[in-house]
Amino acid sequence: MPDHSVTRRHVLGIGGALGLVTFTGVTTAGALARRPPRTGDELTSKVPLPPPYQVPLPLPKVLKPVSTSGGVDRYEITQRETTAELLPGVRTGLWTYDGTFPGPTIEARRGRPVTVRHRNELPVPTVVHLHGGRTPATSDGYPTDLVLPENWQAGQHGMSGMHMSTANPMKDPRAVESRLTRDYTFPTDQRPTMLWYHDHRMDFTAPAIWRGLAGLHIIRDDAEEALGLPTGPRELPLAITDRAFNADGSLHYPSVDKTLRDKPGVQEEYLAGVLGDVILVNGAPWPVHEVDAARHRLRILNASNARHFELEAVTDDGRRLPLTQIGADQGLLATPVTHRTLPMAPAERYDVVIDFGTIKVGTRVRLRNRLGKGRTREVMAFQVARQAKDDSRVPRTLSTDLPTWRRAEATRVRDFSFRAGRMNGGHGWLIGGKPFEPSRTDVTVRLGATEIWRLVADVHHPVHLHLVGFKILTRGGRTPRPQDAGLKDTISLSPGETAEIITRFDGYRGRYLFHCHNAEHEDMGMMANLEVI
Ligand SMILES: [Cu+2]
Repeated sequence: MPDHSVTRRHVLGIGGALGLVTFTGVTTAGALARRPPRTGDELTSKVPLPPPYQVPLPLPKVLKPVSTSGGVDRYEITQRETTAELLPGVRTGLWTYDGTFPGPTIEARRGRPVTVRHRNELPVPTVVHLHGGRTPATSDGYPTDLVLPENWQAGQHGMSGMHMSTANPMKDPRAVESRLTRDYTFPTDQRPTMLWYHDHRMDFTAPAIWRGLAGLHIIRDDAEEALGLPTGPRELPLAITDRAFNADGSLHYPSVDKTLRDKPGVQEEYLAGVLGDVILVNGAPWPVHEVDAARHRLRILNASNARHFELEAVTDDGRRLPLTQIGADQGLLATPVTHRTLPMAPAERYDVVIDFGTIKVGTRVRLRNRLGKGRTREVMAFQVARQAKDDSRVPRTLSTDLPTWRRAEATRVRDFSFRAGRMNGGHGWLIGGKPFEPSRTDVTVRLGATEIWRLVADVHHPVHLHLVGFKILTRGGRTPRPQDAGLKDTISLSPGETAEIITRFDGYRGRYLFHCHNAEHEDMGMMANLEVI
């Protein structure tokens, strides 16, 4: 049923992406001039949407451990369907961790291992990945390491352990499946930061996250707590995402197979990425939060499938507040970096301090997205409600333990392209010209090796490495951008851009991944195997 809007979307979406590659092979100045301003297409909700800044900001509940004996914090999470009121007066069916969206937050202490027993009561297999975790491979949530529902039969749907994104579907011989429950162990031997956990099932990650399978996981330690940063009610985790709603209140997502059982993929016009027209923060649409006139620490995650943000904080009378970045994906920076606006790709996290102490009580500060249009330009608001004492501080030195990898230490330089291409006779998204294939090892690295990876993109691709954090060496052949400081696990590549990253592959041996974190791209092939030996 092609119509004009579909054709237009197609041209702006994957058509534009393919154009960059097909006609030039490499990106040229001309192609860059035509580069798409965003990668993805927006759904339109069919329910009345609430005016912004009416709904209070929810804070995800912090999960209580079922046991803390033996130096290990043990948690249990049940993955189940539920109905919740995301939009006022509208009931929406969700797939959740423990009945909430976002799922419950896990608070971990550095050096104290965490074990989470996940129980899958959803109608499909699931896989849990802790994004940014330094996790042994057996607990890293490899996309075929499925937790099957209790009554799932392999033959029934043809998909247990099977993957459909290759021409010849076969079972992944290394997949470790379990039924109903699986224990994921996180050693928590890593820098304090905010991670997030989400579904990672092969071919179906994007719709599973969209339905609600995402939650926060915060690691803390004494050194960070001794800095005097804003804390308690002045530390706010903010998981920002977008969704769209059908007329019956259900979440709108353009899956080919609405059951998410057999056939992966999205309708053609959304191949470049699925965007919603409702911005949710911690599951609430355009929420508002009352704050003291004091410094606040915002721990921001872009949990969207494909939407990029460029955040700014502006008062209603047009004053823009500085955003003082104190941390990146993988924890504290060496020293704070002040931004006027902060770009965020899917899966990136920024740890930011805003000082509401400089503003008159009664003032509203909006967090806005400069890349949005109309409603999607609005994100959330802070209402400065009262004067308050503020003994927090942002020290000039935040951390001294960042890695000091040097170019000369690197024993390998590798090149990877992230581009649109053909897969199974249709559109796909490829790394180095190949779609994901579990049984093929794409990269083998030695444990402890330092390497430089050169990444090049056709359209926007937020590239994520499992297991390790990395530093950004160059972007477009130049020094990195201000927001590239610190230790990252996801790098946002712009259309036509090349970047160099450096990392050391330490931690654990085993089979890991690197992939695009545009979740639709990830499901359509843009993932590769990383074997640490
Ligand atoms: Cu991508």
